[in-house]
Amino acid sequence: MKRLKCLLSALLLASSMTTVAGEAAADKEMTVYRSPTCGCCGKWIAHVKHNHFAIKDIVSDDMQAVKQKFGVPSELSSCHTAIVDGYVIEGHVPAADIEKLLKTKPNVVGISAPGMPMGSPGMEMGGRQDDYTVVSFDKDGKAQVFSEHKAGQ
Ligand SMILES: [Cu+2]
Repeated sequence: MKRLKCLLSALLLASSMTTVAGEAAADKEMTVYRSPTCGCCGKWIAHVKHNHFAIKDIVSDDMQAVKQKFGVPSELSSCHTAIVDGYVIEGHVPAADIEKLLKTKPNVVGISAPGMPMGSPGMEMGGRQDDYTVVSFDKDGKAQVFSEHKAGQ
């Protein structure tokens, strides 16, 4: 009898765990690679989490290698590199642009906010803002404007 009770509680536990996993599946899974010392990367991760992405946070001491592996052109590189649905997200790309990418599914490797644009998500510097452009890039490293972000908007 004791054993049966034990089994029952195990089953109950398993079913409640399934529910939790089911709820988490509503958030899109994203893997983020960042260096251990990157503060703005953590802030960007908070931004995408807030916008319903479930983050797998991978700390790497060799971000150069990560970017090479995923085909990020060096002139478009930034701090962190993320992967979602097979697309590469480089740097401080706003979550809205990621949503647009996943909805429109263009034939590109990924999108990037090159450098560290001031005022982009995770790069809030008081009121200071830059205009910045999010670009897409293909497997040949060819870049195209994906979306423009004007300071103050
Ligand atoms: Cu950064």
